[in-house]
Amino acid sequence: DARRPLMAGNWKMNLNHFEANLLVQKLAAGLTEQQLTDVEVAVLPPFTDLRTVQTAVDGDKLQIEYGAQDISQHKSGAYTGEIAGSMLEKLGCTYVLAGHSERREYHNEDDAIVNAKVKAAFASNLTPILCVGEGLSVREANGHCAHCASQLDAGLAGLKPEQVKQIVVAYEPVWAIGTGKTATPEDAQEVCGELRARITEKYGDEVGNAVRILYGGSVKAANIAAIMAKPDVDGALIGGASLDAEEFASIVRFRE
Ligand code: G2H
Repeated sequence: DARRPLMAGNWKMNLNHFEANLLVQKLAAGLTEQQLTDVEVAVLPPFTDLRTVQTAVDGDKLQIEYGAQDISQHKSGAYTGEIAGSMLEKLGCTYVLAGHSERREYHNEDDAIVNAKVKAAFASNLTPILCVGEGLSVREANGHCAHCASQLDAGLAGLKPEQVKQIVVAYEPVWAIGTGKTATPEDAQEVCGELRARITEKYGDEVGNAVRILYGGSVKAANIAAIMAKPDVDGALIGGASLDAEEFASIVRFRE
């Protein structure tokens, strides 16, 4: 298939700019140009590390993409503490997360805000990574596919098909984060397959075949190969394991 795998490291609220520089250097040192061509690698550091990551990547012409973990839905102005898409664009960002479960849970981001952030990303030439995922009660009631489809529909509302084609979707089952319960590769495939079918149904085959769908939730070197073997999983959104350069590099080398 033509979809290039994407491994995106979500650093969350970890690493100062000195540590960020070190991690990017170590990561690049652990991967060959061929490995970085076969698999796209991206890091999503805290805002305060972005300039450092840009300098490291540009200075050594590293084949590593980067982006932010959040974006303001507004263009500019009196929004204390917020970061605009134009600022991220100026820093050379490629990606931005929208609707990560931690943003939805701790910062009350609802589907309408997530959709506004997806649109703000496109307005600044950034590729949104739209995150969807169900909590434990929804999973236990067998409502996971419907729940994720509804988050997907809301997140994509108002987009043109050519925008949907570019987007990255990430399925992160919230019940598999910090609960000791792990999603199986089959769980990942079930929802990723449903999400692709939904996109295909609404936007056509070309868009459905092009969209990359990632799995996220306790991904590590030991479980990545089985997850990547699933037909509708095109990569991973990696939290904890992306903070360790060697572990993250092994995830990128999942085929070896
Ligand atoms: C889920 C994931 C990446 P982790 O939040 O966004 O984190 O890999 O640490 O479970």
